[in-house]
Amino acid sequence: MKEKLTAYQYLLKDKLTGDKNRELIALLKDIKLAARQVSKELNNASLDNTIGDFMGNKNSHGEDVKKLDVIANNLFIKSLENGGNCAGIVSEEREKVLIFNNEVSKNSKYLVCIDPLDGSSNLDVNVPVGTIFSILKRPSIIDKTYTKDFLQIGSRQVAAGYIIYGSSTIYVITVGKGVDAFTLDPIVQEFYLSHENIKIPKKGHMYSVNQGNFYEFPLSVQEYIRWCEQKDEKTKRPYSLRYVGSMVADIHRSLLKGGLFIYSASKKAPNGKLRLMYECNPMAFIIEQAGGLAIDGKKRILDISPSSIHQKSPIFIGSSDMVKQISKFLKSKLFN
Ligand code: AHM
Ligand code: MG
Repeated sequence: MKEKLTAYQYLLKDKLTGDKNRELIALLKDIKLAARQVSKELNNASLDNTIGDFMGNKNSHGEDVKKLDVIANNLFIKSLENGGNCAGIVSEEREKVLIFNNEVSKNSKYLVCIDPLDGSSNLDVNVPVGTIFSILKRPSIIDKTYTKDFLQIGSRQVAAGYIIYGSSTIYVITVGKGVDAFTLDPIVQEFYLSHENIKIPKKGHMYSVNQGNFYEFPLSVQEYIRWCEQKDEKTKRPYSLRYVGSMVADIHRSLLKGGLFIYSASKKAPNGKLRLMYECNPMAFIIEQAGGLAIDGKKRILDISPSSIHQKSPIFIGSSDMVKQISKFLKSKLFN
């Protein structure tokens, strides 16, 4: 039987060799430690009475906060602060950046942007949710850390990943050398390499969109959706519509099976809903590293210069042929 490699062993052996990478490996481990605890919290939530809303609180976007959003946010903050391998974080659950002031963190090279529990509106009904994160290098480790230090274009990410809490808990990572995934063994509580060098299929036959917003979408997006629904043997249409409503679950399926995930601009949300720094950028980095594409409609997600930490962006992400196809609709003057 093949030897089982932990995430730590695999990264050290294949992806992040050499002493200069120790801090990044340690940071990925800090995330793993919190993810493991979040996984436990989610498994026990119905018994621990942690399902449901966190009363009287809204996050930085004015959205309702679940009890488990708060629990997950606290667990990641604690692990990242105690680990001392990043200088500060941006979290979906905090309006402002959080800078760690202990001596070890102050001298660390990295910054983390994180959505601690994405898709949390699905928690009440036991549908997969996830954690999404992006790791950036600090512009300088001598100066204090400022909000502007986080405002880097996505192509400068040094690592990104997500954890999907589904029928199993899987930690998907890129450090800019392909994409690998590690599955949590719940007995020994360790993540082992389960999917090496993942490649997203170039073609896909599934599209993923909140079709309830159809009439709110730009005409170009509406026309693309109509095109997906049409019968055509050559392109194997109609495509199947799959929408979990948890970005991590919808992207994970697209990554493994091929597909296109859409969160478009709409009349009611001109910049879409998803956040650039801790949802779109890390997912774009992962999907590109797996051979796919991610655009905001006009340009590559990873080329967007952010102007604020909670900025939103439309996103079209997935199999390269599908992103190229929707780009033709988005560019067409006929439908704009
Ligand atoms: P959240 O960060 O508040 O959980 O919102 C993000 C989630 C994504 O996981 C998902 O793709 C999207 O919201 C679904 O939104 P909608 O219900 O508008 O389709
Ligand atoms: Mg989110």
